Amino acid sequence: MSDERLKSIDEATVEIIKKAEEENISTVFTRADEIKPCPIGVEESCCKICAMGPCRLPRTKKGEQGLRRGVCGATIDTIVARNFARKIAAGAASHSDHAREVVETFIKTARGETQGFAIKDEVKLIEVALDFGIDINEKSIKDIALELGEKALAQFGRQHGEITYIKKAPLRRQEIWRKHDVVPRGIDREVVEIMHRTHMGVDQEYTHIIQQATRCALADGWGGSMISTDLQDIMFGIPVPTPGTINLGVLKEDHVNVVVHGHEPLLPELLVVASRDPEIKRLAEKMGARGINLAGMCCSANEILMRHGIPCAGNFLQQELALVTGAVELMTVDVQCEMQGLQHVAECFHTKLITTSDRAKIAGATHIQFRPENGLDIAKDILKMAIENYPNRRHAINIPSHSQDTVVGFSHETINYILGGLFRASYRPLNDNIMNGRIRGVAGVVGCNNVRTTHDSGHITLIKELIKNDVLVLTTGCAAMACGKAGLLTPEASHTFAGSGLAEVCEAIGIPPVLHLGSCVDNSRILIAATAMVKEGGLGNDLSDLPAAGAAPEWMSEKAIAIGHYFVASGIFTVFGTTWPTLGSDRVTKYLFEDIGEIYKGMWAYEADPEKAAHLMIEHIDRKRKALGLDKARERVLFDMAMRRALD
Ligand code: NFS
Repeated sequence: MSDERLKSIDEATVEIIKKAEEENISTVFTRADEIKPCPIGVEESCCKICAMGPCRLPRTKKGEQGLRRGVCGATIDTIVARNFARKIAAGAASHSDHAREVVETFIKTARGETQGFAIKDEVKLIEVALDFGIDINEKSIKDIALELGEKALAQFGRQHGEITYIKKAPLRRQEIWRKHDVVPRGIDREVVEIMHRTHMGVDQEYTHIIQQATRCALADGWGGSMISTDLQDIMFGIPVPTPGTINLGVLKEDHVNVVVHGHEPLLPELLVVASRDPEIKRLAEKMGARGINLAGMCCSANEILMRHGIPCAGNFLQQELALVTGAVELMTVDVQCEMQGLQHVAECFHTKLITTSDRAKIAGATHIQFRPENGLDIAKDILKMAIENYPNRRHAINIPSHSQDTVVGFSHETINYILGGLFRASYRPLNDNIMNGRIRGVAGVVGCNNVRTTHDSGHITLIKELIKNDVLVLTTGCAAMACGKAGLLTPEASHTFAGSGLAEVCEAIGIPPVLHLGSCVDNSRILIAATAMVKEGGLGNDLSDLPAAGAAPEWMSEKAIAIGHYFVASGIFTVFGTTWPTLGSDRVTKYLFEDIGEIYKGMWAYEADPEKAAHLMIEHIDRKRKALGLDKARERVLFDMAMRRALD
């Protein structure tokens, strides 16, 4: 048997991997042992965009870069850049198509055509409407929402000009984007243009291909993703600090377990409502269960965890393992990060796998189309189906005992409020503590799990190193869930894991040293938080001036590349782990790691060792501190009570 301890640092995961192996159930962990990455594909030295190939261009001798060409004459630089750009197109398309679904539901809700949804946060509605230039005077909430919905929807199909949210960035940043001609015109247009330019025989100059990739990535971060976050907040509420529990141990043997997996928080929100319906509870009891236990998986989990405290069963590499416990009656999936292997595992048990989006079916799974028009009825039907499946359990139940308490839900608005208070909400205390050196800088650590590296290990090693060195961490996605399981999302973690400066500030305010900002589309919250720091003053005029860095130590999806690239194009130094998808071309790699820094003041780096990656980030943060003249400010100050109160 392979060594499960090399597969994950998480005890619950290790326990269930063992169970799957003993029972001969194929999971991502066993399949990864059977299939090794293709050595040519891993460095993207392969072109299959026309039928004269596929052309495989492995490295021969050093220095032969320029000689490596496909049948059509495309250089290795063109091929690698095209592959990189296509990843960004796919990533941006995924976030943005999620956003489109949210906007369409938002419009139907404003028209009163949905069941179970509402315009919940009117204050945020007004704020976002003003961002979109809507005249709100003497208009009803319904009319404002309708106008906002239509304007948001128009962002996707715009052909000219600039997408609206670009104006939310610091002015200096907007100037850089305009100067280098990368301001997105419309979200869909930028995705389509990448697909066109990377078709056989079109754009064949790697820097020019990367320029369009940059425009497309910005359309994701400052477009699709930001629209998702904002409209979700208006419909479901802005997240506020919420206690929660995380890991496979949240499943309950004596309850009907329903796991909601995927990304769009539409059906999940209604499953939360339906699961609290007394009639549903009664039905569950009638079947011999003590009730319904709803749990989240992946980014859907982040959404309902931070808005409702619904327990989270785990992150990306734990999706199949949740079913291997034998305790899951039903799992719903909508879009993105859902392994087809789920259906195979479901068939080994009594579990029903339900696809719910018209864009994603899985062979063998049951499809129940989610429609917002009768969303609550659909949610109830799904729960009833789970309840009816409860007596069909036919295997021994093995739920690991591990689960961990967390505090989640730190939106930009919440950070503002917690730091400054209701009447003087501001980032001033954060900026001041960065300027006086108690906090060295800020890092965004985000992204997936990747089975090619020890599950959760990259996230936790890197983040512990950062907070030990007084770097405040903002996290989302699977990285955030890894932090939750490792106990980093509790206020007490600052005492145990943070350096003395960061710990002083966290303890004074009562926050964890790692702040959970939500799902992957909520990386837009990190952009807005960083922008608020610039606007607060004292830390330069642009995002690239901030003592800040980004990382995705366990990335695997194309979405992660889109996210990383909009961080870079926003001026943030960004380090990825696991593997790097342009290693086939030294020129493209140098362009992304160095030259692009001259243009956007942010650049990529690749470092598979998470501890070394943390130090690359810290060195960058220290360089930025020096440029701001803050390098001498990091003397230690012991906080007395008066100083703590002043911080409050
Ligand atoms: Ni984002 Fe990766 Fe997926 Fe969420 Fe997790 S794998 S890029 S974190 S669940 S989207």
